[in-house]
Amino acid sequence: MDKYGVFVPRLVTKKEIFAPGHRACIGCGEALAVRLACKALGSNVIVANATGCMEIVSSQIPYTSWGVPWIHTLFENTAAVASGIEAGLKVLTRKGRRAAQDTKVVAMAGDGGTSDIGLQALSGALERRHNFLYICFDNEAYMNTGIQRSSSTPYGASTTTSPAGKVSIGQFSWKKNMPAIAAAHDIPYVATACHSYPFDLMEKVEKAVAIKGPAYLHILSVCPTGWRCPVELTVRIGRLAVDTGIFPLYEIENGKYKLSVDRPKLKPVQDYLKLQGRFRHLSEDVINRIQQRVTADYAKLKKRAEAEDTEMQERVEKEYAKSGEKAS
Ligand SMILES: Cc1ncc(C[n+]2csc(CCOP(=O)(O)OP(=O)(O)O)c2C)c(N)n1
Ligand code: SF4
Ligand SMILES: [Mg+2]
Repeated sequence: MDKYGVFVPRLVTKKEIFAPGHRACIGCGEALAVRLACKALGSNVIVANATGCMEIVSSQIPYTSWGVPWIHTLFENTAAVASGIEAGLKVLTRKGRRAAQDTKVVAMAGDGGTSDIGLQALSGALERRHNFLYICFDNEAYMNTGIQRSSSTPYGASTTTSPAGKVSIGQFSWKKNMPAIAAAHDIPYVATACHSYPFDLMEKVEKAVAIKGPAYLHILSVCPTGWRCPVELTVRIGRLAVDTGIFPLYEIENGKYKLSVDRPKLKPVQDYLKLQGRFRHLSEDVINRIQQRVTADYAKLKKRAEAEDTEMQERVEKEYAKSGEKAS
């Protein structure tokens, strides 16, 4: 990612697998994230897509935005459908009824479809080691049905089912750590991404889909409608999520943590929160609580990444020592 200082259209294919003309709201970060992911996936892919905003806006009969084979799934069975497709392709190839080719299988779902309703099927598919990529497009609530809270909604956010008021600060629980849950299955690749870092997102999709075995990608997707923010701030808010440490970008490759973006100094969480109506009601006390939590979580993540780096470095040094060479 470091090699790209600017977004240069020539570095990315102009081909749109997720075509324009869909009905996403203006400034929708989720639609942008799907578009970028599709550019990285290419044409030889089958997509299983859970109910949610991206399914609804892209597939209203007789129209479709999908330039690849695409199947609409339920919330609860997206990963199971993807597993079936992957297993089916394998069997057809084995029986000689289909030429061997590297068709990728990708499951896509929102945070509701992933961290709540589809979690059981996802866990099963990861545990069975299907060769597929699961992408969660996390806009931090059940947006399509009117901004209801999910387990991925951040602490303090006001939604229609966690409304802020005299007796409530809004969402009362902390955001569920889905990447950690996926990583607990000991799968080869887990990563986080955001549409505001487009090259990082596309590189991670390419890497994840090329890996043999299950891969999980968690993409923060700004939703101006549900987050109650100006539509022109989608990209800026995504960047601030990373710059404040609220949504760090990292990879867990074969158990090794690596930060993709590591700012020497994080911005205060207030810079991120103040741009969004869903956090407008938060008192200084609550903001301080969020700041403390973010600072602690980020330090923990950084420590993990550094520890793994050192461990790996030591392993490399040992290998070189054995062969009589010197590690650079
Ligand atoms: C089992 C089930 N419960 C509820 C619904 C209604 N429903 C359709 S879309 C949606 C919201 C989806 O939320 P999420 O997965 O986060 O995707 P988003 O719309 O936010 O992109 C809901 C609740 C449904 N289709 N199936
Ligand atoms: S509600 Fe949010 S995620 Fe859904 S289409 Fe609108 S902006 Fe996108
Ligand atoms: Mg959602």
